[in-house]
Amino acid sequence: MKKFGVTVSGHIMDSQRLHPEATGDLTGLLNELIVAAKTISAEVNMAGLADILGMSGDINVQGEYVQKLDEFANTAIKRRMAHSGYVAIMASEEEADAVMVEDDCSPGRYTLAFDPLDGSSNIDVNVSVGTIFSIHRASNGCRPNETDLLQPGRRQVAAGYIIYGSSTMMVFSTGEGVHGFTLDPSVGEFYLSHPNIKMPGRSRYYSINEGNRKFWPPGVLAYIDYLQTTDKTSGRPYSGRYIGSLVADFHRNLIAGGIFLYPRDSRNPLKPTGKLRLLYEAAPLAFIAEQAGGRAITDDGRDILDIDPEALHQRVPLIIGCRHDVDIAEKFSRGEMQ
Ligand code: AHM
Ligand code: MG
Repeated sequence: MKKFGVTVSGHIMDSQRLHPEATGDLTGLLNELIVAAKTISAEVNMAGLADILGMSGDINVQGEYVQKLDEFANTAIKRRMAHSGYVAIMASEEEADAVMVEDDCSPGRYTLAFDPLDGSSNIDVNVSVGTIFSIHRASNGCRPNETDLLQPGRRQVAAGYIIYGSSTMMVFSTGEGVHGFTLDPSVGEFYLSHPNIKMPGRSRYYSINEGNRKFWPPGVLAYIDYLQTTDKTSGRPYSGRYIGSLVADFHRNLIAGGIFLYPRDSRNPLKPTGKLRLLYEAAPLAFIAEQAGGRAITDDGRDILDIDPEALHQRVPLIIGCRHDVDIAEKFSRGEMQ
């Protein structure tokens, strides 16, 4: 770890200097998120010790209420944002309704949608989990409301995630490339470790829950069969890699190359929506993928970043990864390849 390297806050300040018109609010918001990320990271790292230290029940040894980690992460982010002055309104996977931040007439200039701890069922087995975030400009109105949050991903001003893995990393974009920062826990600082991340143009890996195979749409089924068919010139068969923790699956594919698919499921024909949420899972990762040279579409070939959200917790079928791989998957989805 380069202890004299570029810190995440230094990097954000440098980017802000390139935009003399910037007010510093986005910088401030990101800095608040970074503090929340460090708090969550410390808590996640303690998770394995919880039983040993007697902290896993509702009441800990000091007689204090101990929150579940996803609730902890939700509260950590909400509290940091609530008094920051940068955020007008928030949406969280852990909250049924939009979270208002100010009730007077001076709301912050941004909206924040977040999944505080995605893949949290993996914590018990010591597998990576993550926080995903998406930032838009709020409308200039005096009273922000839910519609401020229902903006297409294309309009994000920043998006990213924090992965709590073998090390904690923050990966984000403000629309000027994707940069990754690794937390040095001995200093409590994120250092630039992965500048200007680019996804490989094509890959040899796919990530999908094969247990749902019988319920996939025909285009996805045909595409996965294609990936599993031997053809040396196009590097097939591909290898499968599925962690079941979106941030971990996506991060792997971002760095090493790959395509991730969570399609709609025929068990739920009335709601052909997939499992993952548009506002705080699919759209921010689509923004990162595109900024890194990749792509994200639905399983019927719509661009994730162009979808107009209708509801805070709307689900969407997601195909995301290296551009060439997503292009081929799109052809299968449209029936142009079989
Ligand atoms: P969660 O938001 O309840 O944690 O669920 C989302 C997670 C993603 O991290 C992951 O990609 C997906 O669920 C895995 O789902 P499945 O177990 O159906 O494969
Ligand atoms: Mg989630």
